[in-house]
Amino acid sequence: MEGTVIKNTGSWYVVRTTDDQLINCKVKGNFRIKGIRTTNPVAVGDHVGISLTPDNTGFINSIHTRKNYIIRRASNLSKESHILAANIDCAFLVVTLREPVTTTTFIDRFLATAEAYNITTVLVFNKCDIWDEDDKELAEAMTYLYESIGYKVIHTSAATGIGIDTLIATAKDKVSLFAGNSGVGKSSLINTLIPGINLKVGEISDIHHTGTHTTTFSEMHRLPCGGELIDIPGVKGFGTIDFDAAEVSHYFPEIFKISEDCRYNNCTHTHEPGCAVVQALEEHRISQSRYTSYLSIMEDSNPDKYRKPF
Ligand SMILES: Nc1nc2c(ncn2[C@@H]2O[C@H](COP(=O)(O)OP(=O)(O)OP(=O)(O)O)[C@@H](O)[C@H]2O)c(=O)[nH]1
Ligand SMILES: [Mg+2]
Ligand SMILES: [Zn+2]
Repeated sequence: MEGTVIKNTGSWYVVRTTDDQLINCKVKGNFRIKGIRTTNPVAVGDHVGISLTPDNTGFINSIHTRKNYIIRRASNLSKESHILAANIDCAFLVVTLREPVTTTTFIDRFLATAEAYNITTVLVFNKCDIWDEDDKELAEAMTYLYESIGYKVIHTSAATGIGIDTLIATAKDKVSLFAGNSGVGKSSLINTLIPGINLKVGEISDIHHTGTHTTTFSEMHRLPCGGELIDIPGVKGFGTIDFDAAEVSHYFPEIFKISEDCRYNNCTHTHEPGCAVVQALEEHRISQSRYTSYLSIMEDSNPDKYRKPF
C-alpha cells in the first residue's frame, strides 16, 4: 500500500493511504540521508510504501524520492539534524514583531535554508491586531525590505481574521509548511483556515513573552478548499545545515546579485578589497540586518577560515 505520512509522534507515524485510511506505522529499514545524521528518518509529507501487519498497524518499508525537504540543526553545535517536512510546495514563515519577537537573524537563517532546498517561502507577519504605531512602521519597513528581495509578505491576524483570505488563496492546492518560533500563532492560523479543527493553542508566558511549545509533534491537515497544511512545533533557533562558506551568499538573493561585481570571484564579502557587497552595504543598497545574518551563517559554516572584517 502507498500513502503519505501525516503525523509523527516519536516512534509512531500515521500514514494516510491513497484510499484515505489512517494507519499507525513503524519504520522498518534504514532510510538515513547520506552524510547527514537525522533524528527522524521519515518526515511528515513523505510518500511511503507500507505493509500491513495482522493487528492493522503497518511498517513503512520504502520512501519515494523526495521532491524536497527542509532540515534544521537542533543547535549550532549539534551534529544531529531534524527533517521538518518533506515534499512541500510552500513554507509560510510565521513571524511576530512582539509577543514573541522574531529576530531578523532567525528569519534570514530560515530563508537562506529554504533557498538552499529550493522551497518557496512566504513571510506571514501575524498578530497585526496588536501593533502600535511603532510596530506598524517597523512592519512596513520589513515588508518593503523582504518584498524588494523577492519574497511575498502577508500581514495577518488569527484573532480578527485580517489577511486570512490571502493566506487561503496562497495555500490553496499546495502542501504548505507553517514554521516559526513558538507562540507566533502557527496553530491559531491553521485553526482559522480549517474551521472546526480545534488545534491546541498556547499561552504566551508573562515573563519572557515567548511561547510555551504547545504543539509537540508535526501533523498535516487537509485544507477544505484543497491543499495540505503542516503544523510543526515552534523552534527557538534555526541552526543551519553545513553550508559551504563559498555558497552562503548564493542563498541571499540580493547579496548574490551584487556579488557579480566583486573584484575576486571567490570573495567572501567580509574583508576583500574591491568587494561590491561591502560597498553596497555602505551605500545602504543592502540592509545591515541581512548582512549581519549572512555573517552569522558564515561564522557557523567556517569557523576556522572566516575572519572578522573589523
Ligand atoms: N492577538 C493575537 N494573538 C494571537 C494571534 N495568533 C495567535 N495568537 C495567540 O498567540 C498564542 C500562541 O498561539 P499558538 O497558535 O499556540 O502558537 P504556535 O506558533 O502554534 O506555538 P507552538 O505550538 O508553541 O509552536 C495564543 O495565545 C494565541 O491565542 C493573533 O493574530 N493575534
Ligand atoms: Mg502550535
Ligand atoms: Zn564581495
